Amino acid sequence: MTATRFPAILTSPIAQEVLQGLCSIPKRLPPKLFYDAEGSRLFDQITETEEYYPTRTERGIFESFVGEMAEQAGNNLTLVELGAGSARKTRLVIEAVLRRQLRLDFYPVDVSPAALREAVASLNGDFSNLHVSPITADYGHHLPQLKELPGRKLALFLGSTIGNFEPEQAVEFLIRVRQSLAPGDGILIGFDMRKDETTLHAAYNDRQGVTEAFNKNVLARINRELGGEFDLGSFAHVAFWNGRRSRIEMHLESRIEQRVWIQDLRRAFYFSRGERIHTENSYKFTPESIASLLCRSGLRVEKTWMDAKGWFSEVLARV
Ligand code: SAH
Ligand code: AVI
Repeated sequence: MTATRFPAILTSPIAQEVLQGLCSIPKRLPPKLFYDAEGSRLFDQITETEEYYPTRTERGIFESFVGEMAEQAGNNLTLVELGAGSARKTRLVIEAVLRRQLRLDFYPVDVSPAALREAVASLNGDFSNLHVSPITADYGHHLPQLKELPGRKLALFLGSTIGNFEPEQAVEFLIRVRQSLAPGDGILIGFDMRKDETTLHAAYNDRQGVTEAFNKNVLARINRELGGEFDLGSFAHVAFWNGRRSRIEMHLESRIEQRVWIQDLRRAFYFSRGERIHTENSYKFTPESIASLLCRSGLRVEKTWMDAKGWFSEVLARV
């Protein structure tokens, strides 16, 4: 007989993860839950704030070096992007590849159908020789067999989304990506580098409050999808630099003692005053931590590109 850990009332795909996270001590919610349609919209808005430097810096690296990157990646490429979001920066990679080959297949993979719709809408029509095939999937659970796609693959994992994994999970994930690719395929990974605390802190505490809204969207999403009764005003956005672990941590902190009912889970969750839900880690890298991560993942570093300030690195690794 199969053991059932939770009652069979969990209908929404996010119900089990919310239940597990809010029953954990300390409470936590996985960052992928940020990305419903509203969360994907808010993420794109974060990338336009003055304080959030990673997107702008990575885009600058592409503007300077994308021709060289495409040449280094090889001929007759098929692009696959993990966690593509709205794929705004990817346009630069697509243009560079299409300067070297007559047509291109692009497979953006994302857990957010809304983000993929945005990616397809913004790319289709602009390139007659580009074929976009979006794949809605949670790459943590199901990684498409990339070696079965036609041509030599270049997998993209941009924006330092690799930093949202725990270091051990990042190794496991990259091993799975490597195993899903074929020998000779490439993977281009964006890494946000360690830098002064003021810059890091500001990037996750923008003055307009977009990151705060993004963080709180996970509670708003539980309200929308699971009949939750979170009062967003009674939680504070908390984001700080943890230098010892080389990461920005994001939390939601209960401003008061409270119980919050979630209808679809048929239960309430107790929060003491000041109690936090840990919603995200964003690890920041050094050249050494990147080299170690890729070596442990069985990937061979081929070339690294950086911006002038050394704030962000784009690494091409080979299977
Ligand atoms: N690559 C883009 C978007 C980064 S935001 C950029 O560089 O700007 C992170 C993206 O990863 C979001 O679109 C989110 O929906 C997606 N994502 C997060 N966790 C995921 C998972 N487990 N499976 C698939 N996509 C995921
Ligand atoms: C997607 N990911 C790399 C972003 C980051 O910086 O960790 C998500 C984000 N969280 C807050 N702001 C942006």
